[in-house]
Amino acid sequence: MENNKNIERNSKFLSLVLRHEPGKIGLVLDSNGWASVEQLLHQAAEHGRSMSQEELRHIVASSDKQRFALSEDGLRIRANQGHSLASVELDLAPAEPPDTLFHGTASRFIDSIRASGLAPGSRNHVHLSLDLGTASNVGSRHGKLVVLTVRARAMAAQGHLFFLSQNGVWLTAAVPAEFIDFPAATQP
Ligand code: HQG
Repeated sequence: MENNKNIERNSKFLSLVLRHEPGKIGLVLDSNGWASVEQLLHQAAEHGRSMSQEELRHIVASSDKQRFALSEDGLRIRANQGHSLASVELDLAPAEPPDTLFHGTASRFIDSIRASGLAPGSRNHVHLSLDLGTASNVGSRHGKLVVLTVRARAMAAQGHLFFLSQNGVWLTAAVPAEFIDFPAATQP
């Protein structure tokens, strides 16, 4: 149990430094978001977050959403998505999305989303899911759940680019309101 807590704490710490604030521990990410595993472990230890190679590999392998990826040679690591760093470009090839994708959000955001569409907020992309369950979990984090349906194929046909992250999250720069289907009753 204590061990699981530790793993969760370290996983959150990895999300923080690999997506948002590498500078917090003096870590440098390359332009595609990769960090040297050796440097990461060294810098983490320097900042009171000692982790073994084995623990790191366990976190990567067991992350429920497969948040992290190791390079083929195992020497580098990056977060698969969720970045807020403008300097990180994931080098994903644009992909043809399915007809519809889902976005879970909270009821209090709906008026604003109706007015201006889905914006990436502090992240580099709007995150969309292939399945309702995932979208529901994502939205529930923010408050009273509302699941929006995005007409992704129609958006792509109008020239909007979509990217599929290595862990199955669909990413796009923004979603104009005209491509969003809102559920009939969405009270704040
Ligand atoms: C909302 C987690 C007002 C948007 C998840 C969302 C995901 C607007 C919130 C990943 C808006 C941003 C990302 C507008 C969008 N007006 N509100 N125009 N446009 N919003 O956390 O998609 O566990 O940055 O609906 O699983 O919730 O961290 O994005 O509610 O994949 O690995 O602004 O984070 O992954 O919230 O979640 P977030 P998200 P991890």
